[in-house]
Amino acid sequence: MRIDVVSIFPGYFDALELSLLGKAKSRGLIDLRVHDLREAAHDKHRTVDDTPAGGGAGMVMKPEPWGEMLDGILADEDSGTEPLIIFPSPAGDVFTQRMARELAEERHLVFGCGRYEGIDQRVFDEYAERGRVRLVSIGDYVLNGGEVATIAMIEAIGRLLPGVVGNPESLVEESHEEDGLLEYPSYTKPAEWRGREVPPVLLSGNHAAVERWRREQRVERTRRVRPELLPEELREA
Ligand code: 6GU
Repeated sequence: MRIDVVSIFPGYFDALELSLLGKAKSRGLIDLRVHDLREAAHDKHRTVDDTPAGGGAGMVMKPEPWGEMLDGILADEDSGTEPLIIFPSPAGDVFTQRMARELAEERHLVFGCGRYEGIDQRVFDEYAERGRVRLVSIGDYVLNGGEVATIAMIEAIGRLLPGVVGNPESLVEESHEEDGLLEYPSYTKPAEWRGREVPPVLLSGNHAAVERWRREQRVERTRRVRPELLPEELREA
């Protein structure tokens, strides 16, 4: 998958060199290209923002650097398919595991990270008219810009790409996958730590009993923490 990121803080994305995603990058599974928006700002101070039309607090990102940068990325399209442009925004559709799975099917994603009070609306309108654009939020809280949200999305999408996670089975048995239940609690050795024991059933060698216990734990935890995620047939009491 090719991923282009546009940001005024390209350094944020150094974090993607670490761990699994970094390995996926060096193995060529993810072709990540980070672009500094200021390189498309040509005045002496490389200005990317200006005061809001109509007045009010804060600053708005100017359309011209965005236009130049996104035109350049679209012109450089070598994947043979039309990219999907994602603008992280608290006003967007909420990012979920389902959306991560959908986006993992794309050949080319472009993330446009806004800062300040947002990007001039005409940028969204321009690229929505020319292609596919989505506004995506990572939850109901406010960040200062799209960078951290983009890193979260790239990690969630990247780990679903074939070959990125070593054991594909580990992708199935986790929260929000399979049946939408949260994960069961995990334990390892020693069997007792600071007086706390590993639940005996996990040491019983009885596979069916272990499976049953884990399922119960998942249902119980979901009921307690995220009741809205419980499938219809598991609701009540
Ligand atoms: Cl995608 N951007 C910003 N700035 N804040 C957010 C967000 C995105 N998702 C939740 N809060």
